[in-house]
Amino acid sequence: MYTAQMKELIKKVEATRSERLGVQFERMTPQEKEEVLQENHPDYKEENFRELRLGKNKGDKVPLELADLIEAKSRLENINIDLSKTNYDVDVLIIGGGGAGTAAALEATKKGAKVLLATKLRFGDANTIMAEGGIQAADKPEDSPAKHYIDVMGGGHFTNIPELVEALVKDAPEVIKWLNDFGVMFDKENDGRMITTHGGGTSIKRMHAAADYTGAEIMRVLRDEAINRDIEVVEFSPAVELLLDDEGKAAGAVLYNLETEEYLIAKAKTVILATGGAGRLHYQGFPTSNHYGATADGLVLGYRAGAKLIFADTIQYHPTGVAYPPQIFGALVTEKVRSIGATPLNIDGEQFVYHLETRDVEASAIIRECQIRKKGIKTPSGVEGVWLDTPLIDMLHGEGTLEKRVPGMLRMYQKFGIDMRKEPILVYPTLHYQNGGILINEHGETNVENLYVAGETSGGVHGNNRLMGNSLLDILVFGRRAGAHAGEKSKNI
Ligand code: MEZ
Repeated sequence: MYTAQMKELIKKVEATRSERLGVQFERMTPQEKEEVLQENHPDYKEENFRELRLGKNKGDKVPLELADLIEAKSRLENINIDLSKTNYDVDVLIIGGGGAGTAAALEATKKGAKVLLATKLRFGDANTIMAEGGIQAADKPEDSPAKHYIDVMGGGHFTNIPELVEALVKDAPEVIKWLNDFGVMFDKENDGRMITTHGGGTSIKRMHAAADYTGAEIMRVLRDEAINRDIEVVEFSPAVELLLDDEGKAAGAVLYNLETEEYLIAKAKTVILATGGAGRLHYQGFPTSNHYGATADGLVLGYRAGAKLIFADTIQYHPTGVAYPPQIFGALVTEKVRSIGATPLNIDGEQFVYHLETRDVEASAIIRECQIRKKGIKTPSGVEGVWLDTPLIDMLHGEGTLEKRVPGMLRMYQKFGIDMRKEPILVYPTLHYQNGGILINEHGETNVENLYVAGETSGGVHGNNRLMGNSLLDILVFGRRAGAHAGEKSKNI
């Protein structure tokens, strides 16, 4: 499948492998890291961001593409709709049918609340199912929530809101147990203990995974659970605008049913926004690992209702998106492959960054290697990338490791005639995650009364850089918290 030129380059990588295997790789110095962050972090290009001119929170800085959406005319101004009619009247309206929304629905119903879950696409079509590598939780004797806390704060350069991080790490072991009890098929040793691995920026092996389809596996069980509990779901019905009462409190939403082309009025005592991220806006022209529905809906709805944003100008570029072949350009190459040993290499076969740095440093180093140091590899489709030395995994851990631990990745490449066990793959950063979003407190509440946010639409937990595996954790911790709180609060409204 590879061209002759690429075969030559692969030979070069192979020639340096035995040398590299024997070397204790040095991490980048703090000075080098600083240089990388300042010079070449994709977020740092000022011209790609704008301060918002409208709304209660004008002045917030966001990517241009998001600013355009937020400042676009409200959909309600363009349609003739009777807002006094009622199609649904519930205690808790949840907008978004991914992991955060479903976790919220499960907890809200436990409180006795009447719930409606409105999804833009099918129930379960969400970034949750795109999360492959794992979920973090300090549940081993050698680990602790305190150690997890320090890693998260460090990864976020101490810009995270401490109370939110505390909630995240404290609930984490309980969340893993909750999932395990529901039947998530986590990777386990023969004696039943969960297998955990390292991730970028984590000091201890605390990433729990279900092969390389962790998010899809989690979504499978949560969705089944919601269906079994008869939670009401309306599919293909994105929210067009939030409804506020006379005092400016959240009171429901207008939904647009894509199948019947009807506007539906959903009245609610409390509303939870759980619409996920914004990758499909392709900020700065980047490809994305996100699903098709990730178009910043919740950020726009929330902002227009007066919700405060935080760090909405910080976006995470996953260091390893597919650079080649073009048919899967930008798709995720899960961090799990680096967790178990794959290392990024330049055209000379040199390792230019420690393979388990935090994502901002790792992605910046790859961009620097290609754009500044001119040591990237030009693919036949014209884009640049660096090698990710995947055959090293089987060399380090034994034949069959790739097959067992990342079967999805292996198949994805095999389809294009590329065998990750025998040849390295070409990668380049891909737009992956909205680090910030709507500011929440530890219950998922926003500054707009009765409006909650959970998951990637929220902001504050990760500061300006999220650690790997903390997204699946975040959606479940704060989905559960928001659902429980909103369910309880609805009793008194
Ligand atoms: O947390 C993530 O974004 C994650 C684990 C992604 C991945 O590399 O699989």
